[in-house]
Amino acid sequence: MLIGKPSDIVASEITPARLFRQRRELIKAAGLGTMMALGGWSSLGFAAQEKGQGRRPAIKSYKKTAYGQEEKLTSYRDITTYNNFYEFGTSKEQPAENAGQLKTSPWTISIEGEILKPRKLGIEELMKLAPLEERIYRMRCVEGWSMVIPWVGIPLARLVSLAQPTANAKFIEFISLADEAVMPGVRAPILDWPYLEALRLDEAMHELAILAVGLYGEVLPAQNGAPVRLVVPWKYGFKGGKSIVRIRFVEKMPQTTWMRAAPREYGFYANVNPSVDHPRWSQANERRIGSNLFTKRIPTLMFNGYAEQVAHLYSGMDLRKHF
Ligand SMILES: Nc1nc2c(c(=O)[nH]1)N[C@H]1C(S)=C(S)[C@@H](COP(=O)(O)O)O[C@H]1N2
Ligand SMILES: [Mo]
Repeated sequence: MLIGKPSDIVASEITPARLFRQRRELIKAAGLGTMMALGGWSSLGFAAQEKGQGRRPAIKSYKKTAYGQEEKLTSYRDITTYNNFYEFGTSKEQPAENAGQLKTSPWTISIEGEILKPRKLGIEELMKLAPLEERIYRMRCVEGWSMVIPWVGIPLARLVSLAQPTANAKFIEFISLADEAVMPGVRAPILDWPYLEALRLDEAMHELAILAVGLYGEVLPAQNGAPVRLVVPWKYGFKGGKSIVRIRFVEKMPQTTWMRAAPREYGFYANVNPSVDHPRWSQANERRIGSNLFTKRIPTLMFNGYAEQVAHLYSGMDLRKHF
């Protein structure tokens, strides 16, 4: 089993050693001698892998939260092998196959635009802006499938308040890396690169919006947007830009990548809404990834089930018009 390439493991991440000790203790507790140790190792390793542990370095400390505790988690395997990340190819498998090339350390994010405190932020600094939290969120792709993902991250509001937006700042852009050298999709005219997504300032300040740096207690795999990506659980998945290098505060509503690609199909808000269909398909229900052919699709909920928390952000707006 792969715990992570030695180059992936930084000094602060003690998991391999901890796992080693745990296994040794277990082997001892089971009263197994050295001859059995090898078998003990591999079966424990298998169990760990089934749980989705041990592929990326563990995040040393983060606090659990009440978000989504009632949900059944999508498997680590499904979360990390069924992806949308067009920079690495347009099929669901390609990101996992191709994103290994992405070098996520060192990594800096430029915080800029209509703010009093523009700066460049290293990924390690970002992870220290606020205590890391685990948030289990339902995620709904505009294509009609969904997952439940245990993210680890910080509230986006924390970064926004540190940046000190000026009175002109009304929207925030999140710009992803576009590196032709490692991203085969960027060499092709699939989308207008770099991938750009954006939120209204008050949406970005909402407590549910986070910058995720991990999942299942581990550092994010590249295919899920390492080292940092946006997660906005009441919106369709495409709002959650991956591998972010630039966060820019602006006055005018940005033209996001998907608005530019197909303005009739993808609007700025992209709130999950079962009563506003995509022009080419219904949004009334969804397929939960991990279910099988015999499992029924499940009804899609308004704002992906987060209406109680976020509906007030859109009061008085015609959500058919502002889709
Ligand atoms: N940079 C970038 N971010 C992106 C995408 C992309 O193609 N490029 N795809 C989006 C879409 S459509 C979805 S559904 C989610 C998928 O996130 P996941 O693969 O971690 O589940 O990422 C979003 N973020
Ligand atoms: Mo999506």
